[in-house]
Amino acid sequence: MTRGEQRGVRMVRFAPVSIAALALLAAPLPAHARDIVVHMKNMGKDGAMVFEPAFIKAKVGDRIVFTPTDPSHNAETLPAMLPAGATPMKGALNKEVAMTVSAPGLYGIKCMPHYSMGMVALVQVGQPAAADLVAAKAVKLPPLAAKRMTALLARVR
Ligand SMILES: [Cu+2]
Repeated sequence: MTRGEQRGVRMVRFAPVSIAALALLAAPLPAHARDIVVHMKNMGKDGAMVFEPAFIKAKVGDRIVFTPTDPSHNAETLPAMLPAGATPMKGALNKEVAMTVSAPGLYGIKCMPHYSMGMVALVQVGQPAAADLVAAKAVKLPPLAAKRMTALLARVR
């Protein structure tokens, strides 16, 4: 925000909506990128073999940490659902793996052993372009993975 924009907000400070807007603008910005922990579980609130949370909204620079809460899982990026310029990630079975997101867009994640059982996650970084969302929705996945991914893509805002 420029000084000119700040002054503009202050000039209309008596309007209730602008006071709310000013409060939002005054909220402290995070000083550091965040670590976001995603559990890999045999059973979660969305059923069997899940990433929890399965929809992750992150900012460039955040670190997504996939942790093997239950055994026999891994996390890896879906090559067909990876933003341009992003580095593919492949975690080993039963090992924690961290992915620092360096490019905005949509990152599809799968657990290799349970991909056909629908064990997928979606990481939204920043604001994806409308075309990126269309492209992600067109990616072909196994039926159960497609069902969950469709629900995850519907959460992109
Ligand atoms: Cu798994």
